[in-house]
Amino acid sequence: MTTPTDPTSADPGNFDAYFQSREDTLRWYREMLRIRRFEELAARSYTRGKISGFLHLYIGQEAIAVATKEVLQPADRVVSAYRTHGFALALGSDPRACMAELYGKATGLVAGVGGSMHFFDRAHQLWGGYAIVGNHSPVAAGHAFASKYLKDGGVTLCFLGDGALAIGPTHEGWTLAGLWKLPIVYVVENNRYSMGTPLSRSVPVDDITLKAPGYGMISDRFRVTSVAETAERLGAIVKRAREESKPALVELITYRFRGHSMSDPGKYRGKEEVEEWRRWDPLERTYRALHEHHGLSEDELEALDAEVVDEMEAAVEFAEESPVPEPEARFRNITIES
Ligand SMILES: Cc1ncc(C[n+]2csc(CCOP(=O)(O)OP(=O)(O)O)c2C)c(N)n1
Ligand SMILES: [Mg+2]
Repeated sequence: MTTPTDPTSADPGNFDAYFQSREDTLRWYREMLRIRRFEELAARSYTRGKISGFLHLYIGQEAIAVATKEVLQPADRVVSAYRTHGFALALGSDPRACMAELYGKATGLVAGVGGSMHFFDRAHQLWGGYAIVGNHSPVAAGHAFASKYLKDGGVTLCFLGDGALAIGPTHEGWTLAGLWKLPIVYVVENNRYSMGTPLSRSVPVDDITLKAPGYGMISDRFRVTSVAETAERLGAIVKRAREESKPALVELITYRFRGHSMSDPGKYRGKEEVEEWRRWDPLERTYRALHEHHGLSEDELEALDAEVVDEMEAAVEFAEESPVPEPEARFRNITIES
């Protein structure tokens, strides 16, 4: 199972080795669907005025979070940018607490004071949610340094967007990672745009991994078309980071089907472009693999979908019924009292 996926010649309807296991394919489909349905309901609540602030949806990129869960070991840490809901759900956070956080409710993942961009769930290995583009790169290097210093065997996986590549702190974090040979994997989720700016206007080269040797990092680069392939290749590089304390850079070529945030209608890209990427949507491909290759009927798949929707609707209900935080809550957890 090591054939690289060639994004230009491969057929999206070819259900290759990465969809062979019925059990795994079904499990991964469910996990991706949980994220997609959560995001759709969050969007609905946002347009109804129930959620304020920013809301960046992970629709199209779900396979990355699900694959991440597959490769993690207990001491590992995940640090991400602000497109975080999918990571929380895939890593095991309670969808009710996630939705309540979007609603700014006291029962939220961080007690309703963080919102969409500041998810944090230490028990499930999620060490934030960062709103400031690129600033989490050195923070993540600090996490990896802690693991190396404490010898806990953990690897830090730091996810960043393509828009973070030209910003100072990214360079600082990567430099520390290389200098100190940290057990860290920087994963660029290259969804081709930073807000409305295409990659070609923010990075001078198309292949982002060309940067890796300059920071003493090993690298890999591929298009995300299934959970299995993403987990296999990400897993291989995480293993090297863990066993050889080697920092790494992985470029994942992916796509978001919605606008940058809820206030972006995405007019800077044509319908045809979006349609072409839809053919490669890992969720859609996994649906087809289950239906066409593993023989699950449309009714069975619809029943599974209904179960997932029920779970996420319950999360919305929970968020709506939860109380708002007391005013003092905004001062908690800012400093540690001695
Ligand atoms: C330092 C900084 N500058 C600008 C912004 C405003 N901003 C928010 S998201 C974003 C684009 C980031 O795009 P990318 O890193 O590709 O992530 P994606 O949204 O595609 O997941 C910008 C410029 C910010 N949050 N932080
Ligand atoms: Mg981007």
